[in-house]
Amino acid sequence: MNRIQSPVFIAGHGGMVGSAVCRRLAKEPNVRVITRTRQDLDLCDEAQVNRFFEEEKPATVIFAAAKVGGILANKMYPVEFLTDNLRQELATIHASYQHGVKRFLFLGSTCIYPRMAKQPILESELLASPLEPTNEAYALAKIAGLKLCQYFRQQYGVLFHSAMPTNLYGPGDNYHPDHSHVLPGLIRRIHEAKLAGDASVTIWGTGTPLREFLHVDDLADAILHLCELDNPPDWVNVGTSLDHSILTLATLVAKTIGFTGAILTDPTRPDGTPRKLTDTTLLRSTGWAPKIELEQGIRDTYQCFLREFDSGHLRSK
Ligand code: GFB
Repeated sequence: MNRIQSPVFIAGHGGMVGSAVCRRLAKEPNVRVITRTRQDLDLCDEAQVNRFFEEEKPATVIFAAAKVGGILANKMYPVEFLTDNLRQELATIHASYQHGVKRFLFLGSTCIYPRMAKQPILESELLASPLEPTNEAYALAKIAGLKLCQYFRQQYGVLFHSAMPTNLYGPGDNYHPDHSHVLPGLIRRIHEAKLAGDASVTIWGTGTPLREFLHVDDLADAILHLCELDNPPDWVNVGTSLDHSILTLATLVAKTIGFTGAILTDPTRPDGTPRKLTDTTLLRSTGWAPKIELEQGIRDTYQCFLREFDSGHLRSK
């Protein structure tokens, strides 16, 4: 194990994952973190990206930038989910190699795995069978980024590697009523149902799909751990290996919020992949395990939501 090499450029520092990585690295002595806002650096613009790397010369790059969204956003905007993510990845990974970056950690998602992958999902399931249609565009972009890092490592011997987190939640999440992921979607909807005194709340789909949830602060800790491994896996799952049905999750959120009405389902909305539970044997073999239990994580996240909601700083785009 070596300490993470400074300076560290966090691409996408303003997002939920990027801001969690900033919080985690702030605890590390002698680590200089470099960030740029979207206005100051358009990661889709190769010329801007190369100029940035020429000037700042980061030793480590943590790639947490992405166009992300829940099942509905992915279904509605496949062109942008494929092209925006591909353009950002290609520009940043190439510039990192050309400017001598010592370590590049690429962040993807467990939606890169086949819809019907054997559960729990091993890293070796990648490309074994067709993807989940509802997020195929995003998955293809993330698979391309993962593979490009693997090829750079294979062809040039640079330490470019990837982490594939499961569904994430925590501070700074996006609470857009249609474009968000499921957990923030449920928190906002059930909170509003409680405020309105509604007798029931309706969740999307049948409620039967199973999902695994990792707190973003656990992911940030795993990212630092991976950046300190001398010989990390080319790609590795990051998760809790525990999953729950969407209906159970909604019940947990309602209990946390104090909503006592009925929870109804809407089968006209898409369910997405039936299950995507990560096998985390490989990551645990390197000496890392998650710490934040889901119930406590949801309680903390709801408190963050209330602060963001009351202060008018709730991300909802
Ligand atoms: O997080 P999510 O939107 O996407 O979860 P995926 C979708 C599941 O939650 C479906 C149900 O079964 C939905 O029917 N659901 C219930 C809801 N109520 C809601 C709600 O209010 N909002 C949302 N969004 N879902 C994502 C990919 O797949 O997984 C991303 O789309 C990323 O690209 C992420 O890979 C990790 O979990 O199906």
